Amino acid sequence: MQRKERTLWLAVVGWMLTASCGRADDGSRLWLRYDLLEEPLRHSYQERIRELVIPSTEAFAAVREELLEGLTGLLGQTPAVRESVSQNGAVWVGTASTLRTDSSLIDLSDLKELGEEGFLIRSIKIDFRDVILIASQTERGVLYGGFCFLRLLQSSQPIDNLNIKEKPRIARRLLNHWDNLDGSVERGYAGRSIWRWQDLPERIDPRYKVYARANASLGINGTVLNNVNAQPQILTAEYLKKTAAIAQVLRPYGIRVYLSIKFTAPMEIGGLSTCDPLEPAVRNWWKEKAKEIYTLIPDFGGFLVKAYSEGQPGPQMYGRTHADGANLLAEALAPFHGIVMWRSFVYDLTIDEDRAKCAYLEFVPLDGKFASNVLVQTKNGPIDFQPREPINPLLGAMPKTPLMLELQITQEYTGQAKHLVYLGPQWKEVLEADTYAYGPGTTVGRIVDGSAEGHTLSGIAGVSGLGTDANWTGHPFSQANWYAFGRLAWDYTLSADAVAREWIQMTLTRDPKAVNLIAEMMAGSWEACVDYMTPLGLAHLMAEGHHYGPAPDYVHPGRHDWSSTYYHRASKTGIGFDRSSKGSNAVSQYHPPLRELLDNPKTCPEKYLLWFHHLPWDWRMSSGRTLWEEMQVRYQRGVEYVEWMQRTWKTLEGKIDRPIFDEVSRRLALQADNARQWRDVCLKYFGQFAAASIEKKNAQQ
Ligand code: BDP
Repeated sequence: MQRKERTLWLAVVGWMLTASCGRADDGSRLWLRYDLLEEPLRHSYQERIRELVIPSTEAFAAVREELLEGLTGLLGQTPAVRESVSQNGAVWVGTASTLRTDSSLIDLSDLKELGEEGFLIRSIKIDFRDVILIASQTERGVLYGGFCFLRLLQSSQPIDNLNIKEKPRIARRLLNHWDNLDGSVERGYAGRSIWRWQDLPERIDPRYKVYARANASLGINGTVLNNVNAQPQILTAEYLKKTAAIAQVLRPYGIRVYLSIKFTAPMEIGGLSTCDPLEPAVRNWWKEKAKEIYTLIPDFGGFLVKAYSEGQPGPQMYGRTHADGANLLAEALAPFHGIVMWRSFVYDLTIDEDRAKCAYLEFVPLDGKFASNVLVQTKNGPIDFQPREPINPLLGAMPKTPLMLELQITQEYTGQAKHLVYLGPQWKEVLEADTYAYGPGTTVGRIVDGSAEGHTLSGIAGVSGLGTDANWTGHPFSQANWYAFGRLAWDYTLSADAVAREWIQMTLTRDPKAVNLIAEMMAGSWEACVDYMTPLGLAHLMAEGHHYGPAPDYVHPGRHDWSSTYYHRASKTGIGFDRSSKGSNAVSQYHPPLRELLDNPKTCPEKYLLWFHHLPWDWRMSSGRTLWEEMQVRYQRGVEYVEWMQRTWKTLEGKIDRPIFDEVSRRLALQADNARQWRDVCLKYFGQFAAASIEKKNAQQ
C-alpha cells in the first residue's frame, strides 16, 4: 500500500471504530443527541413511525426540522414526509386549524383548555390506520409537543397508547444571563459569554440556534441577554440592532428576548440631567426608547431591573420608591405588552440590621402599588442563593403583586463548575415549601404560578451561567441543572428524580443499571454539598469575592454583612444567627403556623436550625448527639458522599463516552479534595469555640 493510501485506510478504520463505539461526545449537543437507538427498541419505534405528516409551511419549519433530524438519528431511517396520512404508522403534526382542514375525524375539543403553549400527543385511528397525533392550538405548542415526543423515544418510553396532555403552569419561563458586553460572565464558570456582541449583527454564531433548540426543548420561552449589573450601552441603537439579530434566531423557537436595564440610562446614554421616575422628560425618554425597541423587535419581552442594590442606581436616588421606578418602565412598555421584572434583591442595612429581613421590609408596603405589567422577581431565599436557605418570606406576603421566582442554575455558591451538585432537589424543596399564606397547602409553586393569588401574569427565572465551553456549562453534570430548571419551570410537580433520569438517558447513557447509579449519585449530591459546606442552616461561609472555598473566619473590613462571622456568630456560648422572636425576629415575616414552628428551636426543622437560632454547642439534637457532634457528623457525611460518588463513577467506565467520563472523574477528584478541605477548615475553626465551651463547662462541674 502506498503511504497516502495507508493513511486514508487508517483514517477510515479509526472513523469506523469511533462510530461503532458511539460518537466520542464533548457534550456540545447537550440532551439533543439523536444517536441511533439500540435494538429491539429501535425496531419497535420504526414500526410506529413510518411517515411524518406535517404542513410544509414556514410556521412549522422548526418542528419539522427537529423531528426529521431527531427521528432520522434515533431510528436510523428518515420517515417519509407527507401532507396527509397515507399509511399505518404516521406521526401527524399540526395545529387546530391545519388538522381540521385535513380531517373531521379527530376530536380536538380539548385543545382549547391547553392554551397557547399546551399540546396533546395521542394514539388514534384514522381509516383503520395507527396514527400518533401531535397537536396544539399554536405552532409553538406543536414545537413543544414535537420535543416531548422525541424525549419519549430518547428515554425509551413506550409509544403504543399515548394520551399525553400538557400545558405549562408558569407563563414566563426565562433564563437570566449575567453576561457583560465585553464578553465576560458574572458568576459564569464555563468560558466567555455565548453572545458575541462584537460580531453582531452581521455574524450569527451557529450556537445561537443550538441554544434556541435546547431551551425550546424544555419549554423555556424567554431570555434576558445581559447582566443585572447592567451597562447602559445595551439600550443604544447599536446594541439594539445586535439584540434584534439574536431575537431573530430565537423567534422560531418561541423564545423572546428581554434586556436588563440600568436605571440611569436616560442620563448616561440619553443626555438627560436626571433619571427621576416622576420627571416628564424621563418618562418620555423611556417611552421613546420602548418604541425604538419594538420597531426592531416586535415581540420584545421587557426589562429586568436591579435597582438600588449592590451599587446599582435606582429611584431612591430621588426619594422615590421601587414602585415608582417599576411603574415608569411599565408605562413605557405597556402599549407593546412588555413587562417589567423588578428585582427584590436588596439589603439596605439601614432598614434593618438583619440582612434577611430587608427585602420584605422594603417591598411588602408597596404591595398593590405596582402597575399590572410588573412582576417582582424574588430569589428563592432571603439572603443569596446559599446552598440551602429557608424560603424567602416575600413569597406569600404580596398578594396583589405577581412574584417571579429567581433560581440560580450557575453554581455560584455550590462548587461552581467543579462540583457535581444536582440542584433539582433544591428547587423542588423551594417550590413545594408551604408558605401557609392562605392556609395549609399554599406552596411556593402556587404563589409563583399565580393560582394562589389569582394572577395571570406569572414567571420563573434561572440565572444561567452558560458559556463558550464546548459543553456549555463547564461541568458536564451542570447541564442537568439547566435541563432541570427548564423542566420544572414547565411543570414543577415533576419529580427531581424523574427529570434527572430523562436527562441521563438523553445525555449520557440508556444502560438501565448505569442510569440507576447515576440517578442515585445525583439525588443526594445537593444535600451532600450542604453537608460539607454549610450544614444545619449555616450560610455564607465562603471566601469573599469568588465565593468558592471555605473562609468561616472571614471578616470584611467595611461591611459586616459581607463577613462570614456575621452569619454564623460562633463564640464560646454557641453558634447560629438568632432570628427568633428573641433575636432579630425575622421569623415574624413568615405566616403562622410556620412562624411558630421556626421560632422554637425544638420544632424548627434542623436543616434551618442555625439560620434561625443561636444555640449552645451542647444543644441536644434529634439524633441524641450534641450540636457540635452533629456538625462533625454532617461535615463527614458530606465528604463520604462525594467519595462514594467517585467510587461509583469509576464503575461506569466504558459505559459513558470517554471524554465525558474522564472529565467527570477529574472533577469528582477535585470535589472530594474540596469537600475534605471544607470539612477540615470549618471543623477546625468552629472547634476552637466548641472546645472552649466544653472546657468551661467541665471546669464548672
Ligand atoms: C450575588 C452575586 C452577584 C450578583 C448578585 C445579584 O454574587 O454577582 O450581582 O447576586 O443577584 O449572588 O444581583
